[in-house]
Amino acid sequence: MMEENKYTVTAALPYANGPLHLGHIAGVYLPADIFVRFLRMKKEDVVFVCASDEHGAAITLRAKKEKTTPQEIVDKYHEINKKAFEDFGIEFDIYSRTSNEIHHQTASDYFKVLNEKGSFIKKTTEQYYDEEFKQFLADRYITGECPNCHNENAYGDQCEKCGSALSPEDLINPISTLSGKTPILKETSHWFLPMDQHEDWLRTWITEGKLDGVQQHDPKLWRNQVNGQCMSWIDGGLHPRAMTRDLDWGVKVPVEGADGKVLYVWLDAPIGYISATKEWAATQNKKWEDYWTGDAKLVHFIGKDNIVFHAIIFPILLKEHGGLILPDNVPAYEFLNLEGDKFSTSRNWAVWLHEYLHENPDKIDELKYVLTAIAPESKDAEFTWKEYQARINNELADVLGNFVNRAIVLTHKYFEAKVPSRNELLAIDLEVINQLKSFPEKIEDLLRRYKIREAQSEALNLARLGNKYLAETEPWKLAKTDMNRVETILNIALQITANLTLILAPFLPQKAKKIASFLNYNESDWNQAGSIDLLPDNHALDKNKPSILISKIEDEFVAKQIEKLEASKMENQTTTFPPQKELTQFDDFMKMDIRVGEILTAEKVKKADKLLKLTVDTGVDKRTVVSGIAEHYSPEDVIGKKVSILMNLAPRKIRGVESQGMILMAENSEGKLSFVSPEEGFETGAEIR
Ligand code: B3M
Ligand code: ZN
Repeated sequence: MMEENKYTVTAALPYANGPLHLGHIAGVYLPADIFVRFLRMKKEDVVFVCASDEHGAAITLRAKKEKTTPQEIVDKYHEINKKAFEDFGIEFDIYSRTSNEIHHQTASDYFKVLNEKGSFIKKTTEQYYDEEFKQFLADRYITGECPNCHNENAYGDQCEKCGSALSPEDLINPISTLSGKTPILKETSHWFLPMDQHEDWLRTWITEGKLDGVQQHDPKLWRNQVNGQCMSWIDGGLHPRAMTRDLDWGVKVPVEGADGKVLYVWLDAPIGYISATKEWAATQNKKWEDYWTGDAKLVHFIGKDNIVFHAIIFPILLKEHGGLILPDNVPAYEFLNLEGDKFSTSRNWAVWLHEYLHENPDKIDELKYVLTAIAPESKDAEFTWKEYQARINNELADVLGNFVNRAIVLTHKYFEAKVPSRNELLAIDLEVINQLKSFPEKIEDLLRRYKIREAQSEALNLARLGNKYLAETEPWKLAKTDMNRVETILNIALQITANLTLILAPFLPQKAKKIASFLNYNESDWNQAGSIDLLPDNHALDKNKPSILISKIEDEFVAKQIEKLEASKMENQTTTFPPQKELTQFDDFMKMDIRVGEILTAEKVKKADKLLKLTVDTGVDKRTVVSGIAEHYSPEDVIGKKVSILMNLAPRKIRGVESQGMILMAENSEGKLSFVSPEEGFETGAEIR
């Protein structure tokens, strides 16, 4: 037998600092599971790995916020998420965790291999340091004012409001989230991956699928957004990236002079795929190397925010290590939104998987069907409870449920629940038999091109074909006059039903099993699908009448879900504002010179769609101030406005314009901005204190 390809399918390791919501499921774990179930039905040698991603600053921050330890945070969410995956029927071969010993050892050894090969450049740079906590500050440990939109709570690596990628030194008035104080810059050394040195081979690998002239993968099978994002990173010029961090939580850097340093979480976590494979192989008496070397195919299912880590950084690390395969495909998903808004853990605007499962243990495949039908494969998508109801009622129940029920109930009614034989075949029969044959191949082709949403829709089309066949042949009418004909029709309808148990199995495993139980049929080999002879003549179906395959969703159910979401929005509305900052001293406040000012001129700042360049009359002078209000006000709106201006803020160059001061703005719960203006009769220059 031809040596089967081995597949290593990975799903992005969820951070163990919060529960999973439907957005995670639709855009990574469910499609990965469907793809793997299909490969297993094709009897391919596949391992499906995942794990909790338990390191990184986000986890240590959460621990600090909840006044607990990172280990307690990850222990809690590892269990919650592991159970939710199991209950939802995401069948990993292993769901491990990166805080375990085998991962620490694997990641540590991996670092040593690269370090000994000279893959890193050790550099000393200045980094923000919190003197009170005696700790260097990783990106998320620093907040400050975004230089672009003036969002006061931007992080050291990103401004979540305007989306700019930042580095800590970009922030205006950086504050340590540990002490609440201004951090100092202090020298520290890190091991950098010189990504700029890998641009040439990466470009060829991404665009042609070739490595050292050898074809590795078919770039046409990669999603446009993946190729596009990689090429824009490469064309924009790759830069050395630090692969170590000054943190005490994570995989310790295993070399001299690295006390207090751990591996950067995006070096550590992808190696988690390898350590999980090792852990699994040891329990299966297999060799993990078989799944990471040679002809094995590596497929990373991820969200689009992880593309660069899986299609640029990890491939560099794999190539540098040597002897390991690079990804054959990186099916990245766009984002799923919820009822017109982004899923948000902090605003509790989410449908949590573990809550859905607790409340709807009998609607697992229903949710799988809807999430696959709306999966954000090439663009962001929207989950609404109305569409959840419509797709379950109008597609699953009315198409699949209806067909299966009629084929089986009529067989109970006319043939004592036994498969009747086929007699003379008419044109309509031959046409249906012919179409049936083509389904498995069509669906297989779609799945192998990661068009999983289309593949499911094609699978449901077989039930549509069955409904159309029964509607056109009307066996219930023929029963009075031509039982011979009814035998043929129901035989074919039952063969279609048996085929459905195969081609639906990757998408709706529970429903497929239930239909198979009605048929008293138990096959799992994909290659059987397409046959018109799955059920032999006289095969006895389950003697019990088939139960309801799909229960319809009532309006009350939808109303209740929407009410629940609105309630959580209201509840979060009241607490949407951040808690009070650390206490400050009166003397510190008195150092600030805040005055009434008047805006004299306003213009947009070139290539910065969020900034306005203002001339402000402060009562003592006229000065230029750059303000991140361009998305809220047009230049003409603000001329003549009386504002509050912080005069003695150190001048800063923002997009090439020197800004001398800051206009104070209020921001409401919807993110709308307002000037803080004095009442009538307060001239420019008046002091505000
Ligand atoms: N922990 C999840 C995320 O960025 C991140 C994935 C790691 S996969 C190696 O949402
Ligand atoms: Zn910003």
